[in-house]
Amino acid sequence: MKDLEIKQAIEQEQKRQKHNIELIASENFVSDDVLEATGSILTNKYAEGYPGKRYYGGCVNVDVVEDIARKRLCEIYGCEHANVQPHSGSQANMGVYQAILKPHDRVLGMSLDAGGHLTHGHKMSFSGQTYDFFGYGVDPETEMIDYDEVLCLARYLKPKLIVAGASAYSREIRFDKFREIANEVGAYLMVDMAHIAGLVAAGLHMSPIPYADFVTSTTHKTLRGPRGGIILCKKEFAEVLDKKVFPGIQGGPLMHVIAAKAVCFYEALQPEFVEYQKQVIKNAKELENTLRAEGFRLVSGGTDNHMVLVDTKASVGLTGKKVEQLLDSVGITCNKNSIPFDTESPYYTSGIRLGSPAMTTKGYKEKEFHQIGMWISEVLHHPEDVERLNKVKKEVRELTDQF
Ligand code: DSN
Repeated sequence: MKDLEIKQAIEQEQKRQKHNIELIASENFVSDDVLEATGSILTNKYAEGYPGKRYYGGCVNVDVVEDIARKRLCEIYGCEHANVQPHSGSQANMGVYQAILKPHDRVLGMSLDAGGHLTHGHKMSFSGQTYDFFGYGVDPETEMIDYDEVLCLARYLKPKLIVAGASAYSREIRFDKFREIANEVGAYLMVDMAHIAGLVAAGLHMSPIPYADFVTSTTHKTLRGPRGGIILCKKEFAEVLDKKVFPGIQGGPLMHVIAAKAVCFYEALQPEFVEYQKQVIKNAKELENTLRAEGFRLVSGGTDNHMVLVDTKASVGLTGKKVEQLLDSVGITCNKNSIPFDTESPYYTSGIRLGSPAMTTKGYKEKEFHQIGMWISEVLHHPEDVERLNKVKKEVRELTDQF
C-alpha cells in the first residue's frame, strides 16, 4: 500500500486485534474467505436494483452473487424472502419502518436504557424523531422483560408496530409471547435479532421467523460475517420491502460486502458453525460463573446467550467508563454499558457488557474464559495497584500469543 499513514494504522490495528482479549459482545473475527470477498474487485461494480432488474449493465456476475446470498439466507433461517442489501443494521431497521409506517405512527420498542438499540426509538435517532416510539423496559426485580407489562402497554398504546430484540440483554427473548401480544392489539411484529443471529442460525435460541412479520439483523456479530445488514420477511411484504430498501433509502448495494455475506452464510450452514455457537454459550456461562463467584453483581443474575452484563458500580464502586479504561490498560477490550435503571449518564454508565463470540472464534474455551474472569476480578478489585495491573497485562499478552 502506497498510503503509508493508512497502512501503518491498519498494521497497528492488526497488532491490537492479535494481542488484546476482545470482549465486545457485538464484534467477531471473520474468516479469511469472508475477508477475501470483502476486499474483492466487486467493490468496483454499481448494481442498483435487484438480480434480473438492474439499472446498470454488466451485472451478470453480481446477479449470481446476490441470488446465492438470498438463497442461502432463506435456507439458514427457513424464511420466505430475504433482502441482503442493507448497508447496516440501522438501515435494515429503517427499511422495515419505511415499508409499514408513516411518520408519527405509534411504535412500541425496548428502551435503550433497558437494553434496546438506538434505532428502537431513541430520541437522538431517526427512529425516535420520525415515529412516535414508546419504550418497554425490564422488571425491576428480575431485570428481565416483563411480558405482562409489554401487553399492558400495547393494549393502552395500540401501536402499529412492536419491536422486539436488544443490544444489551443477556436472556432468551420469547418471540412467541411477543406474537401473542401483537396479535391481541393488531400490531405488526419486527424482531431485530442482530446480537443473537448466529445462535438462532445454529438452533440454540428460539427463532423469530415463525412469529415475526419482519426480522432484521446485522451480519457481523454472532453470525461472524462482514459488517452489514439483512432483512427477512414473509412473501406478502417482499415487494414493498425491496422497494423501500432500494430506491427508498439506499442507492447502489455494496456487492463486495454482499459476496462476503454469501460466504458467511455458506459458513453458517456448515456443522462446525453449530459447534462454534455452542462454545460461545458455554464460554459466556463460564464468565458468568467466574464473575459471580468473585462477588460481582450481574444484571438479571446471568446469561442465556453470548453476553454478560456486569453492574460495576454495585460490585466495585466504579463506573463503566472507568472499568472500560482500566481493562483496556491491561489488554482486555470491552464496552461500558448502561444497565437497567442506571443512575449514571450513558457516557459514564454503571456497567460493562462482555461477550464471548470473538475469543471463541480464536479458540478460547472454558479454561481461558475462567482465567479472563479472574483477571477482570483482580484488576477491578485493585484498580490502583500498578504492579498487579502490569502483571495481568503481561499474562494477557502471554495468553494471546498462544492463539
Ligand atoms: N452497536 C451495536 C452493539 O454494539 O450492540 C448494536 O448495533
